[in-house]
Amino acid sequence: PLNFTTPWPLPNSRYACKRRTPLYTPNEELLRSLAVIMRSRELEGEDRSALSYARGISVLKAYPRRITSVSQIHSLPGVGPKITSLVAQYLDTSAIPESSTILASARFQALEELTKVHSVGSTTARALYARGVTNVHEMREWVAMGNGGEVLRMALEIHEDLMIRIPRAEVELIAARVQKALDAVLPGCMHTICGGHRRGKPTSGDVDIIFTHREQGKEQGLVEKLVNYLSNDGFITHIFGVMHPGHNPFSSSSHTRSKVRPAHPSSHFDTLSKALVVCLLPPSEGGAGLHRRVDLICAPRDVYWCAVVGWSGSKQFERDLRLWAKQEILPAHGRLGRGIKFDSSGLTRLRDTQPIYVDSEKQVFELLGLEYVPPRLRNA
Ligand code: TTP
Ligand code: MN
Ligand code: MN
Ligand code: MN
Repeated sequence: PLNFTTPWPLPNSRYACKRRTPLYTPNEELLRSLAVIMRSRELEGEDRSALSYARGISVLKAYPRRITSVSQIHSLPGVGPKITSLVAQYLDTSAIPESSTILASARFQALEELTKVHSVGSTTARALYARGVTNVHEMREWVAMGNGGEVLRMALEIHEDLMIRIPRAEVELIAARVQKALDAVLPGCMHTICGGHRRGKPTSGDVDIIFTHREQGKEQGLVEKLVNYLSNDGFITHIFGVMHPGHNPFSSSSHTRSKVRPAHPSSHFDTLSKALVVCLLPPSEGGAGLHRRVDLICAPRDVYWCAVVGWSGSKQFERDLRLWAKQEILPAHGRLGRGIKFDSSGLTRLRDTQPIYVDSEKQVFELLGLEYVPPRLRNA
């Protein structure tokens, strides 16, 4: 637990990557209330409004003391009049009326329940709701009538398991099992567990494993080999998707530039090869005997640390890393500089699209002109 009496800088940057955001904050209840409104905007497809809430909430997460007056926050970056007035309501009444209304609404409850099913995004959920599908039970009936695809059918089959969060110890056992498989299919590989686990969360919704081989290029075809191996030995029970979403400028034999727009952007926010799978670790091996979602992401050695940074999150931290790189990294890269493109598939100088190689996580921050932020302070 964090000691809130230690001095902590006020969140004075509009970029999450320039703030320090611990997992637990002194304003949890207020932030949960605000997050309900943000979630509702996401579910309704009001993306701009949702992003604006995400930004404001993220700044307040980095606020180091209990908020007792709006004078503490009204001039913080990203905190506009809307959020300020909601915080004022909260301070006056210990609640935010709009949040309570949303939480009580049948539509919000339905869209929340429907989007908890893997592969069901807010657009799908709204379309289902319009057809009278308001809960998972009705979704099953809808699928039984021949609707939906293979991924949805699989997701519903193991939905109850996937709703249960994964404790840290099991996350680590799952990663160890994957490393053992890597050692068997291609000696010389290493991995990092990323996502919420790396940010210190006590439980995770899935396991995000980034891996590479110590020799650049050797990682080619590795996703298939790994998935085949783990499927044959029964550890992988379901495969939601295996993708190679495109050209990687760092990879030695890359000639398959893909112009196809990703169908599921949340899993394709980079060009790395990956498999979205479901695994099961039996109790005899220390697991819970539950189906667990695992993301297996393969990065070439030269972009491994970019991939680790890009998959460690939080989502807002990643958003602002990309924005910061694009908008603020100008002078250091010359008169014609247009910044750097950062994502988990690498760093690219935009002026001449030259890739920039890195050899450590600290170097990613250094190249972006940022002070290093340890993963546990990236809970923006
Ligand atoms: P997730 O596994 O979706 O999220 P998470 O690990 O933070 O939380 P959970 O316990 O629920 O699994 O994504 C892994 C990381 O990938 C996330 O921390 C940040 C990055 N990411 C983005 O940058 N953009 C996105 O849209 C998503 C979905 C993830
Ligand atoms: Mn979903
Ligand atoms: Mn995750
Ligand atoms: Mn994931």
